Amino acid sequence: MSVEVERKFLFSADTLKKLEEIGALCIGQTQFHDQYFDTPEFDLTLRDTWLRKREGCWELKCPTAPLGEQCEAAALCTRYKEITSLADIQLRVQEVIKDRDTETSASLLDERWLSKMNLVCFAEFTTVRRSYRLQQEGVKIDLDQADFDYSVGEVEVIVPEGGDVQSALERIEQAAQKLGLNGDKRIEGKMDVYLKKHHPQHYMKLVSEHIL
Ligand code: V4E
Repeated sequence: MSVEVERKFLFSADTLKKLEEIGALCIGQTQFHDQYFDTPEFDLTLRDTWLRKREGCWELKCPTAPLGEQCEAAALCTRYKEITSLADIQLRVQEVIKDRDTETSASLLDERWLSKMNLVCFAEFTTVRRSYRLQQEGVKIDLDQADFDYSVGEVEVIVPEGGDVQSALERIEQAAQKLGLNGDKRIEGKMDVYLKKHHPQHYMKLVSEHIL
């Protein structure tokens, strides 16, 4: 298990120039298809828990414990625990929706576990991602273009279990300053834009619950 700390930003042609100026190393371009799953009642996402299949690999993003007092810059960052072991994902999903009747058998290796837990795909899209590494340790920058005409960048640090989240926040803040990111508003992620279009009521609910 690791913690993903990230800050989103809107980018332009100037961002590419800036990346070059600050010596960011382009580490390549990838394309991936994401499918997000939840119950029809959205039990997972209403608990800020995001179940995703990306190019055949499962991943669950869950909230982390609050850090306590945070500086303004850190408030622009999100932090999520990332679980990638399918067995651990299934356990966590079951915990989150345990108040529902989701009796499952021990063998959940094929995709029958989805229907047993009443999980359906509620969002799917393809992203083209250009990735860069900064000199600061562990700082990665992704520039994403989703297939529904939305682009967003993110500065990201992955912190291994028990690692220093505070240091990750500081490195993200330094990177943001180098990139000249001086906005103080939350930037919409791909999911915000997708849900607004395809599940507007659920989107409004997530906003009203301060999940998005
Ligand atoms: C919507 C959401 C999650 C799903 C994944 O979102 P995101 O990290 O934006 O996707 P992506 O493709 O960049 O994933 P990566 O390749 O980095 O793993 S996980 C948490 N949320 C909620 C959320 C939020 N509340 N605020 C912001 C700014 N982003 C996401």
